[in-house]
Amino acid sequence: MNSKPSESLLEDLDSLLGPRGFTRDPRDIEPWLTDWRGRYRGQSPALLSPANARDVQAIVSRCGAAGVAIVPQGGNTSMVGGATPPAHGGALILSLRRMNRIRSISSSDNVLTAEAGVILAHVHDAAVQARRRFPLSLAAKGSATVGGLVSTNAGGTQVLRFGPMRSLVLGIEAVLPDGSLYEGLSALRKDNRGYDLRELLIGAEGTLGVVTAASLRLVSAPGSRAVAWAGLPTPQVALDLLRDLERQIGEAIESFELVPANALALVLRHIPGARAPLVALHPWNVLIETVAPEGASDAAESLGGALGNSLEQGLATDAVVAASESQAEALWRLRESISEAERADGPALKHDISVPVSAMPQFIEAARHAVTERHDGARVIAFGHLGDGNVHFNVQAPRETDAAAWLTSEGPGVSSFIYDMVTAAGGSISAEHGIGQMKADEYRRTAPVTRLNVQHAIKAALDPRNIMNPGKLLVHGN
Ligand code: 2HG
Ligand code: ZN
Repeated sequence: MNSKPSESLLEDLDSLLGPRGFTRDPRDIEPWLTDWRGRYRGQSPALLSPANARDVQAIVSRCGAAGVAIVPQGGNTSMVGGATPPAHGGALILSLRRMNRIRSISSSDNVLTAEAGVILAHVHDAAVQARRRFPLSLAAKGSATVGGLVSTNAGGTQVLRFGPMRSLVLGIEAVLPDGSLYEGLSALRKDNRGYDLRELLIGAEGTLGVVTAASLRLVSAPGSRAVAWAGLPTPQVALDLLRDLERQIGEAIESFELVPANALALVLRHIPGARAPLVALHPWNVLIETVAPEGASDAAESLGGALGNSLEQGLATDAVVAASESQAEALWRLRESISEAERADGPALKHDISVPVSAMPQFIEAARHAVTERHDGARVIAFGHLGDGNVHFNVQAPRETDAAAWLTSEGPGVSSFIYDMVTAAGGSISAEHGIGQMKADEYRRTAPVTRLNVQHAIKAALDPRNIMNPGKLLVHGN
Protein backbone atom coordinates (compact mmCIF):
# COMPACT_ATOMS: atom_id res chain seq x y z
CA MET A 1 0.00 0.00 0.00
CA ASN A 2 1.29 3.47 -0.84
CA SER A 3 1.12 6.37 1.61
CA LYS A 4 -0.66 9.65 1.02
CA PRO A 5 1.79 12.53 0.55
CA SER A 6 2.22 14.35 3.83
CA GLU A 7 2.12 18.13 4.12
CA SER A 8 5.83 18.16 4.92
CA LEU A 9 6.68 16.11 1.78
CA LEU A 10 4.68 18.52 -0.36
CA GLU A 11 6.38 21.55 1.22
CA ASP A 12 9.75 19.92 0.71
CA LEU A 13 9.00 19.27 -2.99
CA ASP A 14 7.70 22.82 -3.35
CA SER A 15 10.94 24.34 -2.11
CA LEU A 16 13.01 21.87 -4.15
CA LEU A 17 11.24 22.54 -7.46
CA GLY A 18 10.17 26.17 -7.12
CA PRO A 19 7.08 27.77 -8.66
CA ARG A 20 7.73 26.52 -12.21
CA GLY A 21 8.20 22.96 -11.04
CA PHE A 22 5.53 22.56 -8.38
CA THR A 23 1.86 23.44 -8.20
CA ARG A 24 -1.08 22.54 -6.02
CA ASP A 25 -3.42 24.82 -7.93
CA PRO A 26 -6.36 22.65 -9.06
CA ARG A 27 -6.63 24.69 -12.29
CA ASP A 28 -3.07 23.69 -13.27
CA ILE A 29 -3.62 20.07 -12.33
CA GLU A 30 -7.05 19.63 -13.89
CA PRO A 31 -6.02 19.05 -17.56
CA TRP A 32 -3.78 16.14 -16.53
CA LEU A 33 -6.33 14.23 -14.48
CA THR A 34 -8.25 12.82 -17.45
CA ASP A 35 -6.98 10.70 -20.34
CA TRP A 36 -7.30 11.69 -24.01
CA ARG A 37 -10.30 9.42 -24.49
CA GLY A 38 -12.09 10.87 -21.49
CA ARG A 39 -12.47 7.40 -20.11
CA TYR A 40 -10.36 7.60 -16.95
CA ARG A 41 -10.35 10.30 -14.35
CA GLY A 42 -8.05 10.52 -11.36
CA GLN A 43 -7.08 12.95 -8.62
CA SER A 44 -3.75 14.29 -7.47
CA PRO A 45 -2.76 16.81 -4.82
CA ALA A 46 0.18 18.22 -6.82
CA LEU A 47 1.76 18.38 -10.25
CA LEU A 48 5.56 18.11 -10.30
CA SER A 49 7.40 19.44 -13.36
CA PRO A 50 11.15 18.92 -12.89
CA ALA A 51 13.63 20.82 -15.05
CA ASN A 52 16.29 18.13 -15.18
CA ALA A 53 17.22 14.58 -14.23
CA ARG A 54 18.71 15.73 -10.90
CA ASP A 55 15.30 17.12 -9.90
CA VAL A 56 13.70 13.82 -10.90
CA GLN A 57 16.21 11.98 -8.71
CA ALA A 58 15.38 14.20 -5.76
CA ILE A 59 11.63 13.71 -6.27
CA VAL A 60 11.90 9.94 -6.60
CA SER A 61 14.19 9.63 -3.56
CA ARG A 62 11.85 11.64 -1.38
CA CYS A 63 8.72 9.85 -2.60
CA GLY A 64 10.47 6.49 -2.21
CA ALA A 65 11.42 7.24 1.39
CA ALA A 66 7.82 8.26 2.11
CA GLY A 67 6.26 5.39 0.11
CA VAL A 68 4.32 7.87 -2.03
CA ALA A 69 3.27 6.83 -5.55
CA ILE A 70 4.41 8.67 -8.67
CA VAL A 71 2.60 8.74 -12.02
CA PRO A 72 4.97 9.78 -14.82
CA GLN A 73 3.28 11.68 -17.61
CA GLY A 74 4.36 12.92 -21.05
CA GLY A 75 1.86 14.05 -23.68
CA ASN A 76 -1.05 12.33 -21.91
CA THR A 77 -2.04 10.51 -25.12
CA SER A 78 -2.28 7.01 -23.62
CA MET A 79 -5.09 4.87 -25.04
CA VAL A 80 -5.14 2.66 -21.94
CA GLY A 81 -5.18 5.12 -19.04
CA GLY A 82 -1.45 4.53 -18.55
CA ALA A 83 -0.65 8.09 -17.45
CA THR A 84 -3.81 8.94 -15.52
CA PRO A 85 -3.41 9.11 -11.74
CA PRO A 86 -5.57 6.85 -9.57
CA ALA A 87 -8.92 8.08 -8.28
CA HIS A 88 -7.91 7.88 -4.60
CA GLY A 89 -5.83 11.04 -5.04
CA GLY A 90 -2.76 9.72 -3.22
CA ALA A 91 -0.31 9.75 -6.15
CA LEU A 92 1.71 12.67 -7.46
CA ILE A 93 1.82 13.45 -11.18
CA LEU A 94 5.38 13.75 -12.47
CA SER A 95 5.22 15.66 -15.74
CA LEU A 96 8.28 15.44 -17.98
CA ARG A 97 7.03 18.16 -20.30
CA ARG A 98 9.50 20.79 -19.09
CA MET A 99 12.43 18.55 -19.97
CA ASN A 100 12.10 19.28 -23.66
CA ARG A 101 15.64 19.81 -24.90
CA ILE A 102 17.22 18.00 -27.80
CA ARG A 103 20.61 17.45 -26.26
CA SER A 104 22.55 16.47 -29.38
CA ILE A 105 22.35 15.24 -32.95
CA SER A 106 25.14 13.41 -34.67
CA SER A 107 24.64 12.80 -38.36
CA SER A 108 27.79 10.72 -38.58
CA ASP A 109 26.53 8.40 -35.83
CA ASN A 110 22.92 8.82 -36.98
CA VAL A 111 21.82 9.47 -33.39
CA LEU A 112 19.61 12.10 -31.83
CA THR A 113 19.50 12.43 -28.06
CA ALA A 114 16.34 13.98 -26.69
CA GLU A 115 14.96 14.59 -23.23
CA ALA A 116 11.80 12.81 -22.22
CA GLY A 117 9.50 15.79 -22.75
CA VAL A 118 10.45 16.43 -26.38
CA ILE A 119 7.37 16.11 -28.60
CA LEU A 120 7.65 13.59 -31.44
CA ALA A 121 6.99 16.22 -34.14
CA HIS A 122 9.99 18.18 -32.81
CA VAL A 123 12.18 15.08 -33.08
CA HIS A 124 11.03 14.78 -36.70
CA ASP A 125 11.85 18.44 -37.42
CA ALA A 126 15.27 18.27 -35.79
CA ALA A 127 16.15 15.13 -37.74
CA VAL A 128 15.11 16.75 -41.01
CA GLN A 129 17.28 19.78 -40.24
CA ALA A 130 20.21 17.39 -39.91
CA ARG A 131 19.24 15.86 -43.29
CA ARG A 132 18.12 12.66 -41.59
CA ARG A 133 14.82 11.36 -40.31
CA PHE A 134 13.41 9.58 -37.29
CA PRO A 135 11.27 6.82 -38.79
CA LEU A 136 8.47 6.47 -36.26
CA SER A 137 5.25 8.36 -36.62
CA LEU A 138 1.74 8.22 -35.23
CA ALA A 139 -1.42 10.27 -35.17
CA ALA A 140 -0.57 11.86 -31.80
CA LYS A 141 2.83 13.11 -33.03
CA GLY A 142 1.93 16.69 -32.09
CA SER A 143 1.65 15.82 -28.38
CA ALA A 144 3.23 12.39 -27.71
CA THR A 145 6.63 12.74 -26.04
CA VAL A 146 9.86 10.77 -26.19
CA GLY A 147 9.48 9.48 -22.63
CA GLY A 148 5.98 8.16 -23.31
CA LEU A 149 6.98 6.67 -26.66
CA VAL A 150 9.85 4.82 -25.00
CA SER A 151 7.80 3.76 -21.99
CA THR A 152 5.05 2.29 -24.15
CA ASN A 153 7.32 0.88 -26.88
CA ALA A 154 5.16 2.90 -29.28
CA GLY A 155 4.60 1.57 -32.77
CA GLY A 156 2.73 3.70 -35.30
CA THR A 157 2.66 3.58 -39.06
CA GLN A 158 6.25 2.74 -40.06
CA VAL A 159 6.79 -0.37 -37.97
CA LEU A 160 6.54 -2.44 -41.13
CA ARG A 161 9.96 -1.23 -42.21
CA PHE A 162 11.67 0.14 -39.10
CA GLY A 163 10.10 -1.67 -36.16
CA PRO A 164 8.68 -0.08 -32.97
CA MET A 165 10.58 2.09 -30.46
CA ARG A 166 12.46 -0.98 -29.27
CA SER A 167 14.28 -1.05 -32.63
CA LEU A 168 14.98 2.67 -32.58
CA VAL A 169 16.19 3.35 -29.03
CA LEU A 170 19.94 2.98 -28.68
CA GLY A 171 20.20 4.16 -25.11
CA ILE A 172 18.23 5.47 -22.16
CA GLU A 173 18.79 7.74 -19.22
CA ALA A 174 16.37 7.00 -16.39
CA VAL A 175 15.85 7.55 -12.70
CA LEU A 176 15.29 4.23 -10.99
CA PRO A 177 12.89 3.79 -8.06
CA ASP A 178 15.74 4.06 -5.52
CA GLY A 179 16.59 7.52 -6.89
CA SER A 180 19.74 6.44 -8.71
CA LEU A 181 20.44 7.65 -12.23
CA TYR A 182 20.91 5.02 -14.92
CA GLU A 183 23.21 6.77 -17.40
CA GLY A 184 22.60 4.55 -20.37
CA LEU A 185 22.53 7.07 -23.23
CA SER A 186 24.51 5.54 -26.04
CA ALA A 187 25.42 5.75 -29.69
CA LEU A 188 26.53 2.13 -29.73
CA ARG A 189 25.02 -0.28 -32.23
CA LYS A 190 26.48 -3.22 -30.40
CA ASP A 191 26.75 -3.61 -26.65
CA ASN A 192 26.61 -7.08 -25.24
CA ARG A 193 27.14 -6.76 -21.49
CA GLY A 194 24.46 -9.04 -20.13
CA TYR A 195 20.97 -8.04 -18.96
CA ASP A 196 19.88 -4.98 -20.86
CA LEU A 197 18.23 -2.32 -18.70
CA ARG A 198 17.27 -0.39 -21.79
CA GLU A 199 15.14 -3.30 -22.96
CA LEU A 200 13.48 -3.49 -19.53
CA LEU A 201 12.62 0.20 -19.44
CA ILE A 202 11.20 0.23 -22.98
CA GLY A 203 7.56 -0.73 -22.65
CA ALA A 204 7.67 -0.72 -18.82
CA GLU A 205 4.91 1.92 -18.75
CA GLY A 206 6.67 3.90 -16.05
CA THR A 207 6.54 1.01 -13.58
CA LEU A 208 10.32 0.51 -13.30
CA GLY A 209 11.55 4.10 -13.28
CA VAL A 210 11.27 7.47 -14.95
CA VAL A 211 12.81 7.76 -18.41
CA THR A 212 14.49 11.19 -18.56
CA ALA A 213 16.18 11.02 -22.00
CA ALA A 214 16.80 8.65 -24.89
CA SER A 215 19.27 8.24 -27.75
CA LEU A 216 17.30 7.59 -30.91
CA ARG A 217 18.44 6.01 -34.13
CA LEU A 218 18.12 8.14 -37.25
CA VAL A 219 18.00 6.93 -40.83
CA SER A 220 18.86 8.67 -44.07
CA ALA A 221 16.43 11.21 -45.48
CA PRO A 222 14.40 9.87 -48.41
CA GLY A 223 14.96 11.19 -51.90
CA SER A 224 11.22 11.01 -52.64
CA ARG A 225 8.10 9.49 -51.14
CA ALA A 226 4.84 8.27 -52.60
CA VAL A 227 1.48 7.79 -50.95
CA ALA A 228 -1.33 5.76 -52.51
CA TRP A 229 -4.84 4.71 -51.58
CA ALA A 230 -6.39 1.50 -52.90
CA GLY A 231 -9.91 0.11 -52.59
CA LEU A 232 -10.37 -3.66 -52.35
CA PRO A 233 -12.91 -6.30 -51.35
CA THR A 234 -11.42 -8.10 -48.32
CA PRO A 235 -8.56 -7.99 -45.78
CA GLN A 236 -7.15 -11.13 -47.43
CA VAL A 237 -6.88 -9.33 -50.78
CA ALA A 238 -5.21 -6.45 -48.91
CA LEU A 239 -2.56 -8.80 -47.54
CA ASP A 240 -2.10 -10.42 -50.96
CA LEU A 241 -1.59 -6.92 -52.36
CA LEU A 242 1.08 -6.18 -49.77
CA ARG A 243 2.97 -9.36 -50.61
CA ASP A 244 2.68 -8.62 -54.33
CA LEU A 245 4.01 -5.08 -53.86
CA GLU A 246 6.85 -6.44 -51.71
CA ARG A 247 7.76 -8.80 -54.52
CA GLN A 248 7.96 -5.84 -56.87
CA ILE A 249 9.39 -3.00 -54.79
CA GLY A 250 10.30 -4.69 -51.47
CA GLU A 251 12.06 -2.49 -48.92
CA ALA A 252 10.57 0.69 -50.37
CA ILE A 253 7.26 0.00 -48.60
CA GLU A 254 7.17 1.76 -45.25
CA SER A 255 3.46 1.82 -44.40
CA PHE A 256 0.54 -0.39 -45.26
CA GLU A 257 -2.53 0.63 -43.31
CA LEU A 258 -5.95 -0.99 -43.48
CA VAL A 259 -9.05 1.22 -43.45
CA PRO A 260 -12.53 -0.32 -43.57
CA ALA A 261 -15.45 1.49 -45.17
CA ASN A 262 -17.03 2.24 -41.78
CA ALA A 263 -13.85 3.92 -40.46
CA LEU A 264 -13.59 6.05 -43.60
CA ALA A 265 -17.27 6.96 -43.21
CA LEU A 266 -16.63 8.15 -39.62
CA VAL A 267 -13.75 10.33 -40.82
CA LEU A 268 -15.82 11.79 -43.64
CA ARG A 269 -18.62 12.54 -41.18
CA HIS A 270 -16.61 14.06 -38.35
CA ILE A 271 -13.40 15.54 -39.75
CA PRO A 272 -13.82 18.91 -41.45
CA GLY A 273 -12.43 19.01 -44.98
CA ALA A 274 -12.07 15.22 -45.31
CA ARG A 275 -12.90 13.93 -48.80
CA ALA A 276 -13.32 10.40 -50.14
CA PRO A 277 -10.16 9.49 -52.08
CA LEU A 278 -11.77 7.21 -54.70
CA VAL A 279 -14.92 7.66 -56.78
CA ALA A 280 -16.64 4.57 -55.39
CA LEU A 281 -16.78 3.38 -51.80
CA HIS A 282 -15.00 0.08 -51.19
CA PRO A 283 -15.52 -2.39 -48.33
CA TRP A 284 -11.81 -2.13 -47.45
CA ASN A 285 -9.05 0.30 -48.31
CA VAL A 286 -5.31 0.47 -47.79
CA LEU A 287 -3.04 3.45 -47.49
CA ILE A 288 0.45 2.71 -48.80
CA GLU A 289 3.58 4.79 -48.39
CA THR A 290 6.85 4.07 -50.15
CA VAL A 291 10.11 5.94 -50.27
CA ALA A 292 13.02 5.96 -52.66
CA PRO A 293 16.56 6.89 -51.64
CA GLU A 294 18.25 9.95 -53.09
CA GLY A 295 19.42 9.28 -56.59
CA ALA A 296 16.95 6.44 -57.18
CA SER A 297 14.01 6.82 -59.53
CA ASP A 298 10.96 8.65 -58.23
CA ALA A 299 9.00 6.76 -55.57
CA ALA A 300 5.63 7.71 -57.12
CA GLU A 301 6.67 6.30 -60.47
CA SER A 302 7.67 2.92 -59.14
CA LEU A 303 4.69 2.67 -56.76
CA GLY A 304 2.33 3.63 -59.61
CA GLY A 305 3.88 0.96 -61.87
CA ALA A 306 3.75 -1.72 -59.18
CA LEU A 307 0.16 -0.88 -58.22
CA GLY A 308 -0.82 -0.99 -61.91
CA ASN A 309 0.53 -4.55 -62.15
CA SER A 310 -1.29 -5.57 -58.96
CA LEU A 311 -4.56 -4.04 -60.23
CA GLU A 312 -4.27 -6.11 -63.40
CA GLN A 313 -4.05 -9.22 -61.25
CA GLY A 314 -7.21 -8.25 -59.39
CA LEU A 315 -5.40 -7.38 -56.15
CA ALA A 316 -7.18 -4.04 -55.90
CA THR A 317 -10.39 -2.68 -57.35
CA ASP A 318 -9.23 0.89 -57.76
CA ALA A 319 -6.23 2.94 -56.66
CA VAL A 320 -4.83 6.44 -56.73
CA VAL A 321 -1.29 7.69 -56.18
CA ALA A 322 -1.08 11.17 -54.65
CA ALA A 323 0.04 13.65 -57.27
CA SER A 324 1.37 16.22 -54.80
CA GLU A 325 2.60 16.56 -51.24
CA SER A 326 -0.73 18.12 -50.23
CA GLN A 327 -2.67 15.17 -51.71
CA ALA A 328 -0.35 12.82 -49.84
CA GLU A 329 -1.02 14.71 -46.61
CA ALA A 330 -4.76 14.58 -47.26
CA LEU A 331 -4.62 10.78 -47.63
CA TRP A 332 -2.64 10.45 -44.42
CA ARG A 333 -5.11 12.73 -42.65
CA LEU A 334 -7.90 10.29 -43.53
CA ARG A 335 -5.98 7.47 -41.87
CA GLU A 336 -4.66 9.43 -38.90
CA SER A 337 -8.03 10.95 -38.04
CA ILE A 338 -9.76 7.63 -37.40
CA SER A 339 -9.28 7.76 -33.60
CA GLU A 340 -10.48 11.34 -33.43
CA ALA A 341 -13.51 10.60 -35.64
CA GLU A 342 -14.35 7.51 -33.60
CA ARG A 343 -14.11 9.55 -30.39
CA ALA A 344 -16.37 12.23 -31.86
CA ASP A 345 -18.89 9.54 -32.77
CA GLY A 346 -19.21 8.35 -29.17
CA PRO A 347 -17.49 5.97 -26.79
CA ALA A 348 -16.11 2.67 -28.14
CA LEU A 349 -14.34 -0.38 -26.79
CA LYS A 350 -10.74 -0.48 -27.93
CA HIS A 351 -8.82 -3.70 -28.55
CA ASP A 352 -5.32 -3.17 -29.80
CA ILE A 353 -4.46 -6.69 -30.83
CA SER A 354 -1.99 -8.71 -32.87
CA VAL A 355 -1.95 -12.18 -34.37
CA PRO A 356 0.50 -13.65 -36.90
CA VAL A 357 0.24 -11.50 -40.05
CA SER A 358 -0.96 -14.39 -42.21
CA ALA A 359 -3.79 -15.12 -39.74
CA MET A 360 -5.07 -11.55 -39.46
CA PRO A 361 -7.44 -11.41 -42.47
CA GLN A 362 -9.28 -14.50 -41.33
CA PHE A 363 -9.20 -13.32 -37.70
CA ILE A 364 -10.83 -10.00 -38.59
CA GLU A 365 -13.70 -11.68 -40.43
CA ALA A 366 -14.20 -14.46 -37.85
CA ALA A 367 -14.04 -12.16 -34.82
CA ARG A 368 -16.39 -9.63 -36.39
CA HIS A 369 -18.85 -12.41 -37.14
CA ALA A 370 -18.58 -13.86 -33.63
CA VAL A 371 -19.00 -10.49 -31.90
CA THR A 372 -22.01 -9.43 -33.95
CA GLU A 373 -23.62 -12.83 -33.50
CA ARG A 374 -23.35 -12.49 -29.71
CA HIS A 375 -24.25 -8.80 -29.67
CA ASP A 376 -26.77 -7.96 -32.31
CA GLY A 377 -26.05 -4.57 -33.88
CA ALA A 378 -22.59 -4.09 -32.30
CA ARG A 379 -20.38 -2.28 -34.81
CA VAL A 380 -16.82 -3.48 -35.34
CA ILE A 381 -14.25 -1.03 -36.70
CA ALA A 382 -11.06 -2.99 -37.49
CA PHE A 383 -8.31 -0.76 -38.84
CA GLY A 384 -4.62 -0.17 -38.76
CA HIS A 385 -1.34 -1.88 -39.19
CA LEU A 386 -2.21 -4.94 -41.26
CA GLY A 387 1.37 -5.40 -42.42
CA ASP A 388 2.42 -5.81 -38.76
CA GLY A 389 -0.41 -8.23 -37.93
CA ASN A 390 -1.88 -5.53 -35.67
CA VAL A 391 -5.32 -4.02 -35.99
CA HIS A 392 -7.39 -1.88 -33.68
CA PHE A 393 -10.44 -4.07 -33.30
CA ASN A 394 -12.74 -1.44 -31.85
CA VAL A 395 -16.39 -2.03 -31.07
CA GLN A 396 -19.16 0.55 -30.95
CA ALA A 397 -22.52 0.00 -29.27
CA PRO A 398 -25.51 -0.87 -31.46
CA ARG A 399 -27.23 2.20 -32.86
CA GLU A 400 -30.31 3.34 -30.97
CA THR A 401 -28.81 2.21 -27.65
CA ASP A 402 -27.37 4.35 -24.88
CA ALA A 403 -23.72 3.77 -25.83
CA ALA A 404 -22.29 4.55 -22.37
CA ALA A 405 -24.75 2.21 -20.65
CA TRP A 406 -24.12 -0.54 -23.23
CA LEU A 407 -20.37 -0.23 -22.76
CA THR A 408 -20.71 -0.49 -18.99
CA SER A 409 -22.99 -3.52 -19.04
CA GLU A 410 -21.66 -5.42 -22.09
CA GLY A 411 -18.15 -4.00 -22.53
CA PRO A 412 -16.17 -6.25 -20.16
CA GLY A 413 -17.82 -9.38 -21.61
CA VAL A 414 -17.17 -8.27 -25.21
CA SER A 415 -13.52 -7.52 -24.42
CA SER A 416 -12.92 -10.84 -22.63
CA PHE A 417 -14.53 -12.65 -25.55
CA ILE A 418 -12.25 -10.89 -28.05
CA TYR A 419 -9.14 -11.41 -25.91
CA ASP A 420 -9.92 -15.12 -25.64
CA MET A 421 -10.10 -15.33 -29.42
CA VAL A 422 -6.81 -13.43 -29.72
CA THR A 423 -5.10 -15.66 -27.17
CA ALA A 424 -6.39 -18.80 -28.89
CA ALA A 425 -4.94 -17.47 -32.17
CA GLY A 426 -1.50 -17.12 -30.51
CA GLY A 427 -1.82 -13.34 -30.45
CA SER A 428 -1.29 -10.46 -28.03
CA ILE A 429 -3.95 -8.38 -26.28
CA SER A 430 -1.61 -5.41 -26.46
CA ALA A 431 0.14 -4.95 -29.78
CA GLU A 432 1.12 -1.32 -29.33
CA HIS A 433 -0.86 0.71 -26.76
CA GLY A 434 0.38 -1.12 -23.68
CA ILE A 435 -1.59 -2.56 -20.76
CA GLY A 436 -2.05 0.57 -18.62
CA GLN A 437 -5.00 0.38 -16.26
CA MET A 438 -7.47 -0.55 -18.97
CA LYS A 439 -6.13 -4.03 -19.63
CA ALA A 440 -4.41 -4.83 -16.34
CA ASP A 441 -7.06 -7.34 -15.20
CA GLU A 442 -7.39 -8.95 -18.63
CA TYR A 443 -3.62 -9.18 -18.90
CA ARG A 444 -3.48 -10.97 -15.57
CA ARG A 445 -6.26 -13.31 -16.70
CA THR A 446 -4.77 -14.19 -20.08
CA ALA A 447 -0.98 -13.99 -19.62
CA PRO A 448 1.14 -17.13 -19.28
CA VAL A 449 2.00 -17.67 -15.61
CA THR A 450 5.76 -17.79 -16.13
CA ARG A 451 5.71 -14.50 -17.97
CA LEU A 452 3.77 -12.85 -15.13
CA ASN A 453 5.99 -14.39 -12.44
CA VAL A 454 9.14 -13.05 -14.05
CA GLN A 455 7.62 -9.61 -14.59
CA HIS A 456 6.51 -9.43 -10.95
CA ALA A 457 9.97 -10.54 -9.80
CA ILE A 458 11.61 -7.79 -11.88
CA LYS A 459 9.16 -5.22 -10.52
CA ALA A 460 9.78 -6.32 -6.93
CA ALA A 461 13.55 -6.20 -7.41
CA LEU A 462 13.61 -2.70 -8.88
CA ASP A 463 10.65 -1.11 -7.12
CA PRO A 464 10.12 -2.93 -3.80
CA ARG A 465 7.99 -0.09 -2.40
CA ASN A 466 5.78 -0.09 -5.49
CA ILE A 467 5.98 3.67 -5.95
CA MET A 468 6.30 3.72 -9.74
CA ASN A 469 2.94 4.03 -11.49
CA PRO A 470 1.12 1.48 -9.31
CA GLY A 471 -2.12 0.09 -10.70
CA LYS A 472 -0.74 0.00 -14.25
CA LEU A 473 0.47 -3.10 -16.11
CA LEU A 474 0.91 -5.40 -13.09
CA VAL A 475 -1.81 -5.48 -10.46
CA HIS A 476 -2.71 -7.36 -7.27
CA GLY A 477 0.46 -9.45 -7.00
CA ASN A 478 0.08 -12.49 -9.25
C1 2HG B 1 -3.75 4.29 -34.51
O1 2HG B 1 -3.24 3.33 -35.08
C2 2HG B 1 -3.60 4.40 -33.03
O2 2HG B 1 -4.31 5.21 -35.13
C3 2HG B 1 -4.94 4.58 -32.32
O3 2HG B 1 -2.90 3.34 -32.51
C4 2HG B 1 -5.88 3.45 -32.50
O4 2HG B 1 -7.74 4.71 -31.70
C5 2HG B 1 -7.26 3.59 -31.84
O5 2HG B 1 -7.86 2.57 -31.49
ZN1 ZN C 1 -2.14 1.98 -33.98
